[in-house]
Amino acid sequence: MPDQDICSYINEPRPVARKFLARPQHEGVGAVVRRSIGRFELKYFDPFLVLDEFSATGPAGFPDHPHRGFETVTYMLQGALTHEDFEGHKGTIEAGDLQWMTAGRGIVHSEMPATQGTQRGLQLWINLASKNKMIEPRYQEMLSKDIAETIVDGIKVRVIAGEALGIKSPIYTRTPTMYLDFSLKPGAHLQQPIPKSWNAFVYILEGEGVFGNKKSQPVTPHHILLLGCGDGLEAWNKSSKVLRFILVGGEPLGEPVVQFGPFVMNTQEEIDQTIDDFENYTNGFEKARHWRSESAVGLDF
Ligand code: FJE
Ligand code: FE
Repeated sequence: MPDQDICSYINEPRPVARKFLARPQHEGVGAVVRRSIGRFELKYFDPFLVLDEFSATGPAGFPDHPHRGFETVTYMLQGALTHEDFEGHKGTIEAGDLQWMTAGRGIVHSEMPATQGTQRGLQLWINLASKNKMIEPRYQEMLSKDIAETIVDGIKVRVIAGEALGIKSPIYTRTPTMYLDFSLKPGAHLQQPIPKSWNAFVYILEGEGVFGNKKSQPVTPHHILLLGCGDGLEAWNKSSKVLRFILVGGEPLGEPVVQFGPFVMNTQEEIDQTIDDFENYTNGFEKARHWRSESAVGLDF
């Protein structure tokens, strides 16, 4: 058996170690999130801080707020979201589009619905290593049409980060990460390698699937599955409908985490400094002093 990364054999399929249903809760202004990672029972799944399946209808969204010390990855499922930040970076992402934002030392931005109707998507927060927490903010944006996609044996994959079924994403991940959006036709069987030392999870979006062990009970949407030890994922669609899920994996940082809302650092001193920087518009928050998003003008919050 070839001993290389592109090897698609799995010797030890990862079992499902834990399973949670993400229930809806209110977040932002009038928005609803199903939070799987970041909730009380699952505060951190190194390097992942938060996974929210969000939904915003009507005048709802996430008005002006800061971030420091991690990355946010927003992947739209339905509708569109307009993003605006304090540097004048502005754009709209629609269903299938991706925004990979490295907040680094600081971003203040708003994330608001761009259209009538319901906007739905996933937002993942990926922690940064201590040496990267204060880097310059950076965006990587990809329109749906530019996301690498292939179909093999009834399995469609959209490669948001990393590689699968022979195709690769151009996204640069500061914390080594894979992010794959799979759709399996009825009867399809997937074997996807995952580096052994990485933490990895599955989040089900549509249909029902069997994961880890062919004899296990099918899992339905809004569940997160934390995968145990092994070198890959095995999944089966034994139902009569399409199964859609994301598979996300990342190299654990193994560093202390101190979080205060949207600020994630390694020590309490660094958090105190961050609050100070935000309040005094210093060390990366300079441009927050005179900035308000267009979507916020005229709003009271
Ligand atoms: C945030 C409360 C928030 N999940 N999913 C507190 F709502 C937010 C926040 C989001 C968010 C934004 C989108 Cl577009 C999607 C989200 C939380 O903006 F950052 C803090 N600290
Ligand atoms: Fe944000």
